[in-house]
Amino acid sequence: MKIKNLALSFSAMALAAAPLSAQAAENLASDDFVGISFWLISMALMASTVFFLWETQSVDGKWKTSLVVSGLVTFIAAVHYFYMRDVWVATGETPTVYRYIDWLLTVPLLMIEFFLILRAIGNAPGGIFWRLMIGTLVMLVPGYMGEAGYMNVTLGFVIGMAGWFYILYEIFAGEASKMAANEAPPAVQSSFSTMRWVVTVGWAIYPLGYVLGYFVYVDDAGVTTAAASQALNIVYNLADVVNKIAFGLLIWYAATTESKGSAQAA
Ligand SMILES: *C/C=C(C)/C=C/C=C(C)/C=C/C1=C(C)CCCC1(C)C
Repeated sequence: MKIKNLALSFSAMALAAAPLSAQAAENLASDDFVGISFWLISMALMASTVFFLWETQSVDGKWKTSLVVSGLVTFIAAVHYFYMRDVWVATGETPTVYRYIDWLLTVPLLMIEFFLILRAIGNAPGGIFWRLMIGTLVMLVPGYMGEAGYMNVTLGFVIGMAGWFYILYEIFAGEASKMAANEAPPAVQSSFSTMRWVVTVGWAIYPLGYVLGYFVYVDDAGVTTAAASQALNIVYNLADVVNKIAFGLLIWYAATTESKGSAQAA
């Protein structure tokens, strides 16, 4: 039964990817390193999805949801990466719309994952979740408006940074930080500190990409250059590897460690 369900989700994934190969207008050039990174990461995201969903079979019940959420994040991102690669290869332009639709779907899923960790620690009030969501929107919407030209590019960046700092405040000094982490099992405690580490260091890679793309590699007239879009996309792609795949693997590691521990105790 389980195998059948997994088989179903994998065929859904194949279906999602199928029309795209027909649609690709150009082939990937051997020196297009940004395009190659889009390609490599789409494959890594697909493989991670299979792995996370498969591994739900071997962890304790309370971790299953976390692994499924990790698998959803990598799945949604994989599909977006196919489209983003096509835009990049065909036009050499930054696929801003796909990028932000992906983030708008996957960052809230990561927030759900953080909230699941908080709930594993103790009785996390729902208000924390909503504040994290508001922070997410304040971070992403102005970022999109800045990149897509609906808002001054600096203003979009500054408001987006404020949204991110609000999220950091919530998990380091706000209610979420006051959850008694030391009462939880060690594996849950380590996921909590992984989560903080990811939101601080892992997420910092994204504004770095924005800075390189819109403030550093601009010509004398203030217009962005080809180097700018290359830097922006490479850095965003790297950030996704860290925050979607590596983060999922850390959760998987905590889940399998703790599931083994409780199996021994039983
Ligand atoms: C899977 C995708 C993830 C985890 C995306 C995260 C995106 C960010 C942390 C974006 C942050 C930004 C700022 C902090 C300032 C404004 C520009 C953004 C949107 C790139």
